[in-house]
Amino acid sequence: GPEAVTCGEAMLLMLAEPGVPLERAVHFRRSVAGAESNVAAGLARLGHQVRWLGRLGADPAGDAVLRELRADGVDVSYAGRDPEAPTGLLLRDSHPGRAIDVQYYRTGSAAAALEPAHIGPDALAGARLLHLTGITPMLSPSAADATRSLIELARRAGAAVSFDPNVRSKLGTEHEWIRTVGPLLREADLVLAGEDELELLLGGGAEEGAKALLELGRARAVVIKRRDHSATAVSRSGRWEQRPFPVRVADPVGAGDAFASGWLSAWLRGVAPQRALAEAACVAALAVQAPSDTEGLPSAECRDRTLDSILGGAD
Ligand code: KDG
Repeated sequence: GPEAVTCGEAMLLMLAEPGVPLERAVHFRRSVAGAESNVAAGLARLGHQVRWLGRLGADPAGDAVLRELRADGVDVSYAGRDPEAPTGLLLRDSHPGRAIDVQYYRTGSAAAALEPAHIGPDALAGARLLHLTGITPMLSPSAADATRSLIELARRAGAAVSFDPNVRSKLGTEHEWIRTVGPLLREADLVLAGEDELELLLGGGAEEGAKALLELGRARAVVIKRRDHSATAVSRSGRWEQRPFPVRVADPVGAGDAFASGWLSAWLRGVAPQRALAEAACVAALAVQAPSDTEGLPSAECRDRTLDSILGGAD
């Protein structure tokens, strides 16, 4: 079985040629989007056995998504197909210097129709980690139920739950995010969140929020991703900081997922906290230098070579 499992909506991504606004773009690059499938792809590239769970339409877009995930080495044997509902589509442009225009065509998608009955009882068998984000529970009430039953399954399988809120304002109001995703954040063993997300979902400052999560007793580590792209990890045994690696950004979308895959890979391998943050920052820095969410995700060898050159061979 897989070491790690993720669950969420994977969409066909149509990415406009660099720098051209969406309404002007003529050439599009076809790829795959979806925070959780991005993390699965990131972990697979880093050499982990990882399964992606989710629902796709029984359509060519769904075939394309599956083919790409499979090519990345992600186990898609538990992915479901819905003959009634389409695969979601994400249309976006990309320019490092200004806001990216993201257009979702995902209402009524196969992924939004996810429900607890779609998740096989053995979907997490043998896994040490289940990675979820706040996007899935915001897709529909049945997808929120499925998210909660996955957490139950993880508890029974003895797998840790990692959670990234991934707040997307197009998927709901602030109130809806707080109501639906706030409680799930409190169920996580490992938290990776933006400081603005911790502020929104827990109220108060991000540091206070992280501290509150640790004090609840469930969370073992909280990683705060800062607005300045630095990161702070806190646990009951300490506090660690990491600066971002200076790189020329081609496409920032997917940075958070790349960071998560880098950090979770380190967690799975039992890497010490400071090195884990450095690996996460390194994977994110490599990912944002390439177009699309996933193309720049590195192998473990590339990550280590890059880290060695930046850190001068020292940890
Ligand atoms: O994390 C990158 C995601 O935003 C992108 O791949 C699409 O999952 C996605 C979403 O719902 O925004």
